[in-house]
Amino acid sequence: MDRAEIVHENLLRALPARAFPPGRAPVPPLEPAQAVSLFRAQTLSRALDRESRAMQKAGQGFYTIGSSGHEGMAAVAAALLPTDPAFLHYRDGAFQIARAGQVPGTNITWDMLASFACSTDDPISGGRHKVLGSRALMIPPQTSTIASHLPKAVGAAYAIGLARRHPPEHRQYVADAIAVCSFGDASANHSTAQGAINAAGWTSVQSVPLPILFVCEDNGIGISTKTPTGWIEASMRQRPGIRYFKADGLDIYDTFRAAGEAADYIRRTRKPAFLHLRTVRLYGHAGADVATSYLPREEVERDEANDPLLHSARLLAQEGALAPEDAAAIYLETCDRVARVAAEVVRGPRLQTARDVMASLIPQKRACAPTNGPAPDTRAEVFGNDIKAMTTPQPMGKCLNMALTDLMLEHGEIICMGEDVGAKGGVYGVTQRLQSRFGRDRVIDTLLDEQSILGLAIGLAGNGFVPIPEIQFLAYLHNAEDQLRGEAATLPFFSQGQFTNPMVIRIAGLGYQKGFGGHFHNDNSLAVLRDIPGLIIACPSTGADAAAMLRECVRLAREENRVVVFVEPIALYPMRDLQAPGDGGWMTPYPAPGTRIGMGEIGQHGQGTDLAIVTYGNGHYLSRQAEAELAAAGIAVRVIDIRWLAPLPVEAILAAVQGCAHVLIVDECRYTGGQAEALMGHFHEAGLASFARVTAEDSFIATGPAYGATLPSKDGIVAAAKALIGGAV
Ligand SMILES: Cc1ncc(C[n+]2csc(CCOP(=O)(O)OP(=O)(O)O)c2C)c(N)n1
Repeated sequence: MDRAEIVHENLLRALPARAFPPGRAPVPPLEPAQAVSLFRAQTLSRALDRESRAMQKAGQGFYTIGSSGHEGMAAVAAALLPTDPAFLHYRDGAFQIARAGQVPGTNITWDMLASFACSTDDPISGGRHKVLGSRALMIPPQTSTIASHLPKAVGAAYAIGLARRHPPEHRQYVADAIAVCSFGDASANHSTAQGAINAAGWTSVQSVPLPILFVCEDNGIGISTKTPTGWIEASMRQRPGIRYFKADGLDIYDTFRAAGEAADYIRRTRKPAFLHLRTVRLYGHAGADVATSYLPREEVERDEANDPLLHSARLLAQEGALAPEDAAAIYLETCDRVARVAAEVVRGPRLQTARDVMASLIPQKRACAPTNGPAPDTRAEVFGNDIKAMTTPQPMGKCLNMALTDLMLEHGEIICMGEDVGAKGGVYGVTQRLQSRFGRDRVIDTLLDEQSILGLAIGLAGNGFVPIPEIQFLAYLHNAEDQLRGEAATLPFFSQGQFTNPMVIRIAGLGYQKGFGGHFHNDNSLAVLRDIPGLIIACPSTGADAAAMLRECVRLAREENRVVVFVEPIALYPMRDLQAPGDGGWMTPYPAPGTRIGMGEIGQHGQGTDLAIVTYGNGHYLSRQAEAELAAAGIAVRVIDIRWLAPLPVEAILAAVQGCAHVLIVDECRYTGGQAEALMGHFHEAGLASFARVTAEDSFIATGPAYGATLPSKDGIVAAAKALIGGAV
């Protein structure tokens, strides 16, 4: 028999018979009326779980991970304020329902059923997923990747504190809010969870405000793998900087007490706390999972006997707040009501087309206060001697430093963060003096954890800041890539743009550093970023472009809510010369503030019609060297710098190559997964007659003399160009 039915029958039998599991007497301070309303929230959560299974059987529901056994989370919600941003575990239906009771105007039963039914009426995801979440309830939708929401919850907590000192224009959280995030006991082991908890402790011991409540819902198992007895308490009780609280999650009185104490502690001290809740898991893990196939039946039955609804009914009866017969009646009425509403909800519209689904990939623009650029007086003071350097050509690294300074002067909500970006000014000096110019609040030396850096950025963005996180080297993005792919990029999609996390992620990357590092400092693959829907990738190749493009990226984040990756070719940071030592051919003047290169605007050098070289980054630099040699051989070239790698400005590129007899793509990324793959496809579809590519080999990059052996070179470009032209003649 279906375990959900067994749990249901148990309730129907035990409630009127007062056959309750044993437990402690109710403890203060939960009041009787509030306790009854929590029981109602728990009951509704259970009824929704039952209905979600019925809907799935009828082909009207599509995903049935439930909250049964975890209904004690209703008492956690009650101990918090509805303005506290909540990043929830997937078993927290009761939390969301209890919170809805604190906010007038939400129709929680309808809303949650609409989510189960994938109806477009679902107010959070618009029918895209069964997610918990609500704008009105300050609950961002969560993807199903366990623990991936913890780094941004830490970021949100930091953002609450920072906004008290520097209120941003689009602030979302009230000043005394605390961030709450919940997760299971198995999830607590995930490196993402451990990283976030560690980051919270690391921050807290330095007396930086970090008002966050971690809630571990410990049902003792993750799908079928048990958590060692006592593990969560043993590993969490003594964490530096984080106060540990514990409660019986089956007991709403005890849970309300402990959650209240934890919340008071956090609001008073602005320090993190960890609430360890004992729960049970009913109905197995999800959907068709049959817990008795991997657990002894007695264990499953023991958990079922500890149904939190039975515990609540016992406590309410002991308190004289609600008679068990009335509890039974509430349960049955709730099940009936939910079934009636579900019958209505499933008649609602569903998403049909790709266009419907994709409508929320790109969020709406937001209104921003106009700015007049950095004020000249302050600018002169902040830049100091650097003002003089603006009158002479500079390499890219310097132009970027100036652009960051100007942008931070212009927009008080920009916050830079990363490993060594502050005191040292970055490995390559790009963020030099930013910390002394703008303070440690706005230029943050983070701990060494890329997930925490991006989580901090997401959390800050959620409270109206415009973060510019730095990933020290492209190869180290991979530690944290899911924070972009699974979290930042999906947030508008699963919330129909009701929640956004705009930011500009600066990543130092690509190859060609002579004599420094090997693969990890010269990573030449952007494939992991290219297919993330909605993500913008910019890659400048000169100092002037870098400054003008960075300004556009900040505009895209600030005004258009976009997540932008800004890839900085490390080898070009210090590049001064182009054709010969001392010619200064690769330096540019720093463009005046306000000069921008719009997204999709490509660069073109030369008007030659024999050959168009389509390239970006270091490829642009090498192609310009090759151009001179090809010109000497009588081949008239134009070099096109595509600048924007995603979305690829296909039409602009096709227009730019028009009239050229041949097109050569120069792509410093690998043959497999590089930009050239996409460009070849587009050129083929556009019917171009003669095109070819030069790419890097499918290899990692070596250290030492062979640093460039696997990469496109000037000579290789010249040879490929001649072969292409010769071959076609
Ligand atoms: C990163 C990641 N790995 C694996 C999974 C698949 N998965 C979903 S839930 C789960 C177990 C989680 O157990 P626990 O944290 O104890 O939460 P519970 O389901 O017991 O409430 C696993 C392995 C996932 N969602 N995310």
